[in-house]
Amino acid sequence: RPVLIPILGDQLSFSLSALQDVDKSDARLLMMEVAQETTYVPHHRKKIAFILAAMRHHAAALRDAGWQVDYVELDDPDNTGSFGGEIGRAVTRHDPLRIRVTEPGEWRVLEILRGLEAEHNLPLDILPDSRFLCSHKEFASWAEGRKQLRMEYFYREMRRKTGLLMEGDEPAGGRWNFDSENRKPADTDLFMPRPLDVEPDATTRAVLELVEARFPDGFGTLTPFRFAVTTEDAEKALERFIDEALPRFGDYQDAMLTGEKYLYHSVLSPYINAGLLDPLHVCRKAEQAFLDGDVPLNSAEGFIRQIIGWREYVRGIYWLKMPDYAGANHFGASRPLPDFYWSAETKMACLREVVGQTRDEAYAHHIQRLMVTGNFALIAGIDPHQVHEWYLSVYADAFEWVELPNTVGMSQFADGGLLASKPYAASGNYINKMSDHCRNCAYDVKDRTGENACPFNALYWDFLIRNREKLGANPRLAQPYRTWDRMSADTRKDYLNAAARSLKRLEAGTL
Ligand code: FAD
Ligand code: DLZ
Ligand code: SF4
Repeated sequence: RPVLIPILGDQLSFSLSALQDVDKSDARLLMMEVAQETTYVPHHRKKIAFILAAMRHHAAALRDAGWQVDYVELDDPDNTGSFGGEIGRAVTRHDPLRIRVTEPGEWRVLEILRGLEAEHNLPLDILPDSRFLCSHKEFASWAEGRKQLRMEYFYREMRRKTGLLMEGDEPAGGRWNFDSENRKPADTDLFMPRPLDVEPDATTRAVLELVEARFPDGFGTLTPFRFAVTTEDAEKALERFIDEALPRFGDYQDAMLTGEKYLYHSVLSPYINAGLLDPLHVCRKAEQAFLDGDVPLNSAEGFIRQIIGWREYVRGIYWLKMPDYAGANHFGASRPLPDFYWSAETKMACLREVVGQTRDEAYAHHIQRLMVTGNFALIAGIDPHQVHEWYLSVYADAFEWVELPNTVGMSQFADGGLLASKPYAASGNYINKMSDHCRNCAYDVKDRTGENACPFNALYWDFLIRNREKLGANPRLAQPYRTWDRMSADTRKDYLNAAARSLKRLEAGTL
């Protein structure tokens, strides 16, 4: 009797723990395209196509390597439409001795898998996901006893653990973090690198047809489809990024430019999260480029920090705090998500640009997610759970373990400051400084409270004031609260009236 090894859609790695120390002839691998996973949130059609195409290519690569793989396609007439149902059918087919699986990336899926043991009366081995640097136990013991969890300290541990950018016990360049050098706005006339586009092959084209047929009215532009769906092509995308964009990644990390969807970002998150690229390998490549003198330290350090720092840190928080974390709503925000998060139909140029690009590419870079769509939802008081479901739906890299802490914690401060030391709330001035969007906007970023004022300006103050009880003691907000208190009563009234006007327009769908 064989061992049954389910491989999930974001476990597309040969190094997967479930595949180690197993005799190929004793193992049956099971990969499942299931309706439940394609619909638990209304995923972007490019995201569905990316995952299914990468799964099909990975199944072929596993077979080439000598594994026996059962692959269930979405339109297989016998497909039951769920992980539980498909694993059940495989148990009937193969009568396995046990089920062996690498832990999934989502609490929801872990619950499904845990239920199988009793259902089939079979031993179930859930193995740690060794593609991450920091185990759950290690993160929990780092977090224990700390009043505040701060990424920066966790990151230093990961630098020491990996030896990345270390000179003995000291960080390369004498500092752990070079972010203070990384806040330059980008220029329109700079030559911009582009991430690698991969032409869909026959397998990917079949998936694109399937997704078009199954989700004709789903969110997001399906073609042109440019993602790599194999490790080989993802490696080429990595090389292109290191050669062309990484040297300026640091300088322009926080910049935004109309029509420049990628700037100097890597666009590697879908590949890393699905398992096509190993995160530590990606970091070693970036480090090597620095050691070879091809990339400055602020860029290499900034990039590596995102992966061994932020990426590992948010995963640690997710598993430490789930399942309650998903329901966090510190400010009790309750407005519904505006329709323009799907349609891009708004007079606000910054939101129009980011949502339009999201719809077309299933991609936006970090500062677009944090300071445009995230910032607006925060200061307008949108229900964080609806915001979370939107982010989980629309990005090709979105899996709950990484999306939820970024949305609920970093962007919406709905966890009350567990993850971030202050809310990422900003007025139009920030967006104007870091982008060129305000030049193309119907609203006036310099106008604070007039009819045509940028909505971010008054909503920023309105957010701080309506949540003063919860935020007033935060030392990082002392300065803005002092500024507010120094304003005249009339100015304050004007701000609150302007915010109320914007929220009315939001409700009427005219903002
Ligand atoms: P780059 O800027 O090139 O960064 C390099 C790599 O660092 C990324 O590929 C990614 O693996 C990692 N990284 C960077 N920032 C973060 C971060 N904050 N958390 C975790 N990893 C990070 N990232 C996801 O992978 N999936 C998500 O669903 C997701 N949802 C987000 C939601 C919100 C509200 C916010 C503010 C951020 C979210 N992020 C998410 C983090 C970040 O925005 C993306 O990882 C990044 O934009 C991916 O693009 P890139 O590969 O070009 O990144
Ligand atoms: C996101 C996704 C989608 C759209 N489709 C599938 C699928 O058909 N089969 C599959 O194995 N995984 C899919 N995924 C990823 C899962 O929803 C989930 O995010 C991961 O299994 C992590 O737990
Ligand atoms: Fe966005 Fe305000 Fe600038 Fe318009 S003026 S692009 S709404 S920040």
